[in-house]
Amino acid sequence: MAWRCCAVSRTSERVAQDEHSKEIDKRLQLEKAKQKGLVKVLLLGAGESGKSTFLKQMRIIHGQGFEEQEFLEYRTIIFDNIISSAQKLVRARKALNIPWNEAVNEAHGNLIEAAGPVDTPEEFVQYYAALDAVWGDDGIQRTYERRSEFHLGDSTNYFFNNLSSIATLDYLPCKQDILCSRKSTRGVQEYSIHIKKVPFTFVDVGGQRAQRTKWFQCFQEVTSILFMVASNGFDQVLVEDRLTNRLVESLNIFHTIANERCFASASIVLFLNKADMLAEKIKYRDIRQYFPSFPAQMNPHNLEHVQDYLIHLFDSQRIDKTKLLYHHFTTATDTDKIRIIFEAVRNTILENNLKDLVLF
Ligand SMILES: Nc1nc2c(ncn2[C@@H]2O[C@H](COP(=O)(O)OP(=O)(O)O)[C@@H](O)[C@H]2O)c(=O)[nH]1
Ligand SMILES: [Mg+2]
Repeated sequence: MAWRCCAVSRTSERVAQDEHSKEIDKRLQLEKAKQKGLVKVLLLGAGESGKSTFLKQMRIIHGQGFEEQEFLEYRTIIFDNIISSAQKLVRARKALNIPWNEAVNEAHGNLIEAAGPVDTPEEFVQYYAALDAVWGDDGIQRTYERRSEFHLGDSTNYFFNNLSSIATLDYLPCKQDILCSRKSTRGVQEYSIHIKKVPFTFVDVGGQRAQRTKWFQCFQEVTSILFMVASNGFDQVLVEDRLTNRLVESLNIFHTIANERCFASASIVLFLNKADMLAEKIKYRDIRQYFPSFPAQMNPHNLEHVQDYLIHLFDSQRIDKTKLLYHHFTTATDTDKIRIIFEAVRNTILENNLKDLVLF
């Protein structure tokens, strides 16, 4: 037995040595990468998939968070998000011929429909009673249940549930409010931070059709692409044309990106985002109505089955499958979950791309 023990210990010694030298190599490469430049991470995906929310998380988790001025700017965005969601609900109720439950809410609805821009808490509190009453009306709740038939922000429920604390004179948004707020990105926004001593630059772009022409200018020297998908979009259409299915649009964009030659050396990480909303949606919605190719042996009301199917749809867009397609199921508004997932993504990015980085 002695020789075996010896062989084992020698092998484990060698493994330890290998590990050690790998570790040194890695550190040297990291050092070089730092000197050479940046780890450039491109956030791509259709509008409202969660790109900017992910970037906010990077600021919260690895950066300095938000400045005082930004809290004030987000406050205005949140007021606008709430008023505009209420206006959309009021208009959709009318279009869908759903009656008010309480006749008095007709007047509240008219007040909201006529609202102009709201900047200050003093202005916003004046709408509180109307907003609260309208949201509480059964007619609006029935309209809300049919929200996939018109455009409504995904944070509507969150903001109306927190309305009483938002409609106060000293309201300042908390981080969660900021994460749930929505302002469509125009142009290209870059955010650079050091994460565990490695310089990362995240590039966030507008996702809607008109904004996508600007994507190509960011395609140089990309280390990794985080492709965001609103996984709950299978029963919704685009804001841009009110015709194209959101998931189909997302698959088409992915097709272009995944087969783009200038990304041959970049790792692609697929984020099937809005997992929280997908979990809710599949309880009452059957994906087979929109995607008949959903396999017969799978259950359309089982989250894992639906997610596996979505991964399959995206993976089948790739022509060359030699490169691995990494994927994660995410909820971009959940800081704790994003912290854990980004740790894994960071390792993937660094391990896969260090060689390319030092070869620039
Ligand atoms: N519930 C939920 N909302 C999300 C999630 N990701 C993003 N959102 C919300 O969806 C909206 C659009 O997100 P945004 O990051 O602006 O999308 P972008 O157009 O891709 O930049 C915002 O109101 C976000 O708060 C998620 O995973 N779950
Ligand atoms: Mg954005």
